[in-house]
Amino acid sequence: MEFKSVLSRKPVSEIVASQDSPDRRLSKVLGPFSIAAMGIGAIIGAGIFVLTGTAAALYAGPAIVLSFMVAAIACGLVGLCYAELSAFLPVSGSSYTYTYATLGELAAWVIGWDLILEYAMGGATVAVGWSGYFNSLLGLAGIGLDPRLVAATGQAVTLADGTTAAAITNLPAAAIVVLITVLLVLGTRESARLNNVMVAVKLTVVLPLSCWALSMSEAPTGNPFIPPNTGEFGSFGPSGILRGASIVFFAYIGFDAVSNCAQEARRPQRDMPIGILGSLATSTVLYIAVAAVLTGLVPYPELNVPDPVAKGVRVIGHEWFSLFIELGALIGLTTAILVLLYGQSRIFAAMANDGLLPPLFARVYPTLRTPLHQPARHRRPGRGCRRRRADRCPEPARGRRHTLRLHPGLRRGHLPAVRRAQGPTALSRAHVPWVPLLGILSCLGLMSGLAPLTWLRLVNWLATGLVVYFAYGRFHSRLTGGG
Ligand code: ALA
Repeated sequence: MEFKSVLSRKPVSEIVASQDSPDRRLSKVLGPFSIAAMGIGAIIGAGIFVLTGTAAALYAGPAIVLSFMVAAIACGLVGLCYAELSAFLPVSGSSYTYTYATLGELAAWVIGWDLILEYAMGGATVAVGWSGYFNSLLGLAGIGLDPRLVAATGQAVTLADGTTAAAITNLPAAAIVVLITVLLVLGTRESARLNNVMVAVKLTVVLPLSCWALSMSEAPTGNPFIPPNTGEFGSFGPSGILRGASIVFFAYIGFDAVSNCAQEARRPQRDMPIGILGSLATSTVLYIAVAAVLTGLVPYPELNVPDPVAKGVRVIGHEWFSLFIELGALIGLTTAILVLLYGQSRIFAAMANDGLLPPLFARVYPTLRTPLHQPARHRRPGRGCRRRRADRCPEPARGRRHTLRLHPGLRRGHLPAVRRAQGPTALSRAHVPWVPLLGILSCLGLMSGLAPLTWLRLVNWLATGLVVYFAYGRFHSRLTGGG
C-alpha cells in the first residue's frame, strides 16, 4: 500500500453508487420545510438557552450581540458552501463525503473524525442542558431527584442533608439520548414530524414571547455596551467580542448537520439551500433579538447562570411565564439533541460504507430504512453499479431501475468537473472561490479566539483519530485498502 493512496479521491459516481445500493438506500421523505425545521431544531438549543449568559458575563458583556453577528457571518459563508455542495451531491455524510470527493481519503477521515466529535459533544452538552431544565421543572412540581443522579459521574454534589458526595450519573441526560435514539430508529419521517411540531412550538411561542416578555421591563442603566478590556485577551473589549463569537459559535452548530438530510430530501437542489440558509437566517435573527433583550434587562455580570433566559423572565416577575420558558427550553433542547444524533448516525454510516469504520455502522434496517446495527446479510456497496452511469443504478432486488436525482454536472465524475460542465453557475463563475476563502478565514479568526486548552483537546482528538485511521481505516478502506 503506497502512501499516496491516502490522498486518493473517491469518484462521485462511486459515492452515489455506494449510498444508493438497495440495502443502504434511505427513504426520500423530506421536503424544504422539514429540512429547515431540522436545521432550526438542531441550531437553537443550549447555545441560546445557556451559553448566551455565560459568554456575556465572562467575555463580551452586552456586546455579545456583536459576537452573535460575527459568528453568523462565518456560519453564513460556510453555510453557502454547504448549501451548494449538498445540492450538487445529495448524499449523506456531509463535509466528510465532500472532502472525500475533493481532497482525498486522509483529509476526509480527519473531517469525519471531527464531525463525530462535534455531534457527540454537541449532543451530550445539549442533553446535560436538557437534564438541568428537566430537573428544574420537577422541582417546580415538588419532585426532587437525588442530586447524585443529575450530574456527571464523579462530580461533587451537595445532598439534601448538606453533605457532599460524588455523583453516580446524569440519569435524565442519558435517558433523553436513549429515547431519541429509539425515535430515530423508528423512522426519519416520524422523527421529522415530531421535530416539526417541537420546532413550531419553539419558534412561534417560546423565543418571540421571550423577547416580548423581556422587553416589557425597563432596561437597567449603567451597562456599557462594550465593557473595557480587563487587560487579559478575550476578557471584554474587542478581543472579548471575538472570544464571545468563538463561544457562541456553538449556538449555530447544527446548520451543517442539515446537509446530512440531502440523501433523504425529495428535491435536494431546491430543498437543501432553502433548508440550510433558511434555518441559519431564522436562528440568527432570533439569537440577536434574545441576546439584545436579555443583556438590556439583566446586568451582564449576573448572567453566568444555567438558565439565563428564565432568569431574565424571573426579573420581570411573572412566575407563570418562567414555567412556560422552562418548558419551551426543554422542547427546544430536545429538537437539538434529535438532529445532532441524526447527523451522528449518518456520519457513522457514511464512514462505515467506505470501510473506514466497522460495517455495523452502515447497516440499514430493511423495513424502516434507517441506519441500525442488526444481524443482516452484509453486501459490498453497489459493485455492479460502479461500472454504470452514476445516476442510474439497477435495483436487482425488485427488478426495476432506480434513479437518484443528481445535478447534471456530477454525472461526469469528480466535483471539479462541475465547473467545466456547468456554464454560468455560481460555482463555475467562481474563478477565485471567494466565498470558501472568506469562510476559511473567518473560521480561523474565530478559532484564534479560543482558549489554549481547547486547542490542546483538538490536537489530542486529531492524534487519536490518526492512530485509528492508520490502525484500522486505511486497511479496510474500500477505495484504497483491502476492504
Ligand atoms: N446549536 C446547538 C445548541 O445551541 C448545538 O444547542
